[in-house]
Amino acid sequence: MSRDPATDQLVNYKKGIKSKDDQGKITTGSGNPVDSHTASLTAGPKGPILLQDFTLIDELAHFDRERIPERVVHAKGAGAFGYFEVTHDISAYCKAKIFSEIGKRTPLAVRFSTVGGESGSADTVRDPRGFAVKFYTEEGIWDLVGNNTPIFFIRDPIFFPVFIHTQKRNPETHLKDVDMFWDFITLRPETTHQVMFLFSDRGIPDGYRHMNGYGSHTFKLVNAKNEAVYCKFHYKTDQKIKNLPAKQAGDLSGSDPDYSIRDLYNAIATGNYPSWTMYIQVMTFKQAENWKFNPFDLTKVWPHDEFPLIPVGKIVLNRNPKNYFAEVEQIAFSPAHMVPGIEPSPDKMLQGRLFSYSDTHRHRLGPNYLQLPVNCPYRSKIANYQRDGPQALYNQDGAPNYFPNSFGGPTEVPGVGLSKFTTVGDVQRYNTDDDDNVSQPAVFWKKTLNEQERQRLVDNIVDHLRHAVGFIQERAVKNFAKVDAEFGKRLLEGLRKHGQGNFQANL
Ligand code: HDE
Repeated sequence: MSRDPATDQLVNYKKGIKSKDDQGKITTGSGNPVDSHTASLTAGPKGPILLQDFTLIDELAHFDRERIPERVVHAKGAGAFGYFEVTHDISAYCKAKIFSEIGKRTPLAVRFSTVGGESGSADTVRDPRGFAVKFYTEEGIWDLVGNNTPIFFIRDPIFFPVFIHTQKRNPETHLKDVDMFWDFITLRPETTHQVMFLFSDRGIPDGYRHMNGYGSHTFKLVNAKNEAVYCKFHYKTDQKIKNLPAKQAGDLSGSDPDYSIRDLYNAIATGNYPSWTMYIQVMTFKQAENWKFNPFDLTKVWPHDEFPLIPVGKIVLNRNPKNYFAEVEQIAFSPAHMVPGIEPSPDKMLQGRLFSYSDTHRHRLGPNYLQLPVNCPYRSKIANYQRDGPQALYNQDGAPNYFPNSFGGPTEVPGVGLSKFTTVGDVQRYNTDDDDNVSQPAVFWKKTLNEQERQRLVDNIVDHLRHAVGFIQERAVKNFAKVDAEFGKRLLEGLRKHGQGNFQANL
């Protein structure tokens, strides 16, 4: 019987053991040899157990603490390691050393994920996919924590927690709730663009190798002369886009819920290394001032004909994790991890994320999460005045723990601060609900999708929306009809085929 490398992991592990001594001997966590791992220490053959059985207590106590909180979103995922190689010179835009010369390689880690499901949920669901990249540069970590979509559902971070609640479980039934899902989406029409992407074919990628990645937000690039431009990052799959038909994806959710993890592991284990080509789009500050949309609105794309893709380099994945928990469950990305030359734009969503990720890591992994090997910026030297806390593995020996000091502690690095920028405006809460929510979705409907794809989009929405309560269906149809009357009409027809849509939409 032929088995794949993922199935054969233990068989291959055994092959790697050279001698019996190589196997080692069982010890307690404190390294003391263990005589038996098959019987606890009891007074007589029928028990009870002695408190002095440290082997047992050590075992149980450690087991009791095996789980850390799963990620509140993106809990199910797969990781891999590899490198980024520069193929084109973008130093005119960006001084980051990672881009300093053609041919330069920087080690990286990637974690792919689904968003809404728990860590044991199926891989082949309709959901955006996370595509987070950690670059271990000589200037410290740069994390580009993106998705497989260039846009997002909302444009103000204040909605994120409640929006996620609607995508997860109902607080009473602990079930996914179709009313919650469509209620929020239809009350906030800025979700329309991303919802159309989600219910299109690209809503269920075939594994993680056949999808693109996007930094999604607008970032700022700064060159050696401290001149800044706005920028978006794209990584296009070299494996070609491939999506799963909805029916096949549904079947796989039952027969192989870990489909995407398995696919990635096996591809890498057999030397079939997946790669992506990185591009940037660039917008000058002047263009940004005059552009017809807000360039910092995450529900919008920058059209490629106005802002062409500029090639930068390749992402290649060539190593599987040796241990999933250590290297994937504990990997911690943060959009706030940036290197000189890459800076945030005013994008409100990005600004919210600059806070949220490191905050969740301190909760999930502890305040010293950056000392874990997979997160550690091992290609630059850490030197600062942070000390102690749980699991302080690297506590900087006897170096002074205060600043300024007269005893040789690390000093400031002039010139690496953010590029100068001006900001004006009255401080208030600006509701963005009536920004243009339909122009780009209309282009998606009319120009991006072909006729078959349009019909599948309609069918996929109908198949989900038909379970929602009538008044929410009505609101959804009316919203989609604002994108294109034909779209609304077809949705209504689709709902009616299922005995739903008993309302007058006046389309
Ligand atoms: Fe995330 N997101 N997110 N997100 N996100 C998390 O961080 C959050 C957003 C993305 O493989 C969490 O470590 C807020 C956009 C990926 O480990 C959390 C907002 C995009 C991953 C969090 C967003 C993403 C996360 C949960 C709105 C694409 C998985 C666990 C302001 C551009 C990373 C964690 C991995 C994970 C917060 C919106 C991508 C809670 C507040 C937009 C790929 O911190």
